[in-house]
Amino acid sequence: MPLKIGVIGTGMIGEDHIRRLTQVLSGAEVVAVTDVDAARAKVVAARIGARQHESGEALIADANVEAVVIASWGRTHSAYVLAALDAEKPIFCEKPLATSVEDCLAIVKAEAALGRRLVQVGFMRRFDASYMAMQRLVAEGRIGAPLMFHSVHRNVSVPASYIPAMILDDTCVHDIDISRWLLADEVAAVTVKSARRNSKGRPDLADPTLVLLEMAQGGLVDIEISVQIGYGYDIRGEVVGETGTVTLATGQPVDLRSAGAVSGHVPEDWRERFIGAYDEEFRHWLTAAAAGGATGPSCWDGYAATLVTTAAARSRASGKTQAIALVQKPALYA
Ligand code: ISE
Repeated sequence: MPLKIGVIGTGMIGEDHIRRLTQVLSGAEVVAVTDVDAARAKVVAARIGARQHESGEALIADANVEAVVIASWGRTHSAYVLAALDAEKPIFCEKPLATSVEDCLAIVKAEAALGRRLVQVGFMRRFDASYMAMQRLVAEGRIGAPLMFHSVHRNVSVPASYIPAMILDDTCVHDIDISRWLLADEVAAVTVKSARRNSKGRPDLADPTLVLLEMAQGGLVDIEISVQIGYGYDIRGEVVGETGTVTLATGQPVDLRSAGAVSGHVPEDWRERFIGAYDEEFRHWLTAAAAGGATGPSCWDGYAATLVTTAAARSRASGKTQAIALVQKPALYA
């Protein structure tokens, strides 16, 4: 029997997840949807033959909903995660887990109290074939101890709903999580600097931004975040080790050489660049959720990333480096 799923949030990424759950992957049925934009949710519900609920809480309480996908605006995630944990339903929560450390810790505490994992967080880069190959080579010691990681995260543009804080807690959060994962380390300190503003973009966005992570074992990570670059969705990465480097593939199949020029395709957005990773992260989630649990990126990972983005915001405001101190890790996440 397919897993009966309710989806909270029918915006850009929520619609894409509904597409993969209903058209790409097997073992899933979307039986309920909701969105703050009720008209949009109504169109989606009619198209897939799902029930429309007035709120996320009502969707979670629906006895016909066996598992929950949270793809609403990041600032609304924590209430829905806590409600679904209370209902003991498996959860896929898009990143960030929550945008405040307090909300993340409340979720970690609630899941730890249950004594079993129910939440997978949407850090999809961990399921990208090239990032997975990078992590495997670093873990195997093929470049010696990792010393630095250079990360570049460029968006074409951002929607009107994108607020300045999201540069760190909605965009850079991916680079922070993948840094922890690739280097198998925690962040000990963070420093944020903003460059001369991109005059082609919105005046309220400190764009581009440079984030420096000092890792607990001594490694350094530099992250460029550009959210109005215009030319394409461009994600780059290179881990520098004692004896070699490993570089992220562009994700594109070919470069064209013709008429004395080299050209290639730059993806339009994250749905295109990470389509394989999104499918794989949902295959992973469906398997665990069908068994009543969760694996993969955890609430602890969500908390650790938000702890860094919150400290990064303090660094941007103060101009000073901010130290990071994690709480004691619950045994559930050992
Ligand atoms: C968006 O929510 C994502 O998760 C994308 O991966 C990221 O590149 C973009 O900046 C975010 O707004």
